[in-house]
Amino acid sequence: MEKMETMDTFPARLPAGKPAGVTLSAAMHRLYDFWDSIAEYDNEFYSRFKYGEAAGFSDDGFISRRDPSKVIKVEDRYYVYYTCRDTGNAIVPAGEDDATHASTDWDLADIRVAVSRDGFAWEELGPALRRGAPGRFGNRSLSTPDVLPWNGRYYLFVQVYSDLIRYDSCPVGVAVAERPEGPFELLEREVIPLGDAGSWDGNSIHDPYPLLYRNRIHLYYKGHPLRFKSPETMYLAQGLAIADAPEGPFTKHPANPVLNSGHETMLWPYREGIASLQIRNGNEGNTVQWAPDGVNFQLKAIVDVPPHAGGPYIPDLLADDGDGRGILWGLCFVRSSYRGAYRSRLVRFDCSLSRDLERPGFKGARQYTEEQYLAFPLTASERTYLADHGGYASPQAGVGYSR
Ligand code: AAL
Repeated sequence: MEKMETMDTFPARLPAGKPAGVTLSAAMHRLYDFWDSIAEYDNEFYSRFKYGEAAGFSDDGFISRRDPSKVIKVEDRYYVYYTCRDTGNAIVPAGEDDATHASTDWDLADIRVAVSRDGFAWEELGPALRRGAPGRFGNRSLSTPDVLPWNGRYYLFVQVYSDLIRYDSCPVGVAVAERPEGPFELLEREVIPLGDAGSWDGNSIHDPYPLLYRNRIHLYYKGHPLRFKSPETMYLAQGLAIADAPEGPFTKHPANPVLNSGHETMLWPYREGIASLQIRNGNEGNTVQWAPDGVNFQLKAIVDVPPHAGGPYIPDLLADDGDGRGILWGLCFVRSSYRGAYRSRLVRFDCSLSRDLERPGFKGARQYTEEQYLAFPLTASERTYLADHGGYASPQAGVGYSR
């Protein structure tokens, strides 16, 4: 009679420690040697993400809003800062751009601020930081803000474009205000300069993301090394620069890049370290990672449909007590369109990545709606590619693999 496995025997029941005297596959070794949990449902770094409208952002016309900052709370109000392009027209190809036509969704942009009592309904307060006068630092566009309250003032770190945008090349600057609603004043100099020509962050410093950590400012950013993708070069990675004050000087970490993947990365203080969500690009895109020292990130969870350029509300943003509690919601953006022209808009995301609240419905297995599956159909040329290249017979020729 075949020995029935009972629910008490390995691997039906997984002991806390790796069992001895048992033949284990590489996958089962990894379950004990690499992962801190048995499955996604008991992984503190795993969450599904849910999305909803952030009401109050007028959705009329070509106006584009994207790349929101972290959400901060001042007294009983939430504040968020974001790129806003309001040129009244559609994006044009590079080369056709001019003083009134943008070449990218974040060209000819200012930084706007919005306020909310509940994180769902928002009121736009208008520009917090406007691009400069002709010839000034940042006169072409200011984009992709993030915010850090510091010693009673508010600091906005932004991508600064002083000329037509080409290869998305820009440094990072900082602006300061006495009040969260602004007005902010941009310092007339780079605070995170480009790396040397040809270096991993030599073309652009993107997505500045400041956190207070161990009593210093840890500013994480995306480096854009080259003006083209090539297999043998680090195309997109995340770096770290550290300073004692928001105006700098910032020192780039000698171990940069500190993340090998990601495009717009959001981070938050977690336990004694820093957690990160990097998305889209790289072998480790769409993963949550954690660095016990804020520098050496370890892969902790694989997630999907993550917030695009998420700006989380971090309740203990300024605690810096080595006991980071985690996050539950924030804003991000989605690509949208108006009359067929690309623009972006802000939406709210929710998750369950807090040590203080376990939210039902966020730790379950990954699942997708019909709309999500059908959101990426084959193009006409993709439909015929296999038939044209010795793949599956074209639909007309019936089913089957043909060489
Ligand atoms: C964003 C960010 C940076 C890029 C562009 C605007 O998602 O990665 O800000 O420059 O796209």
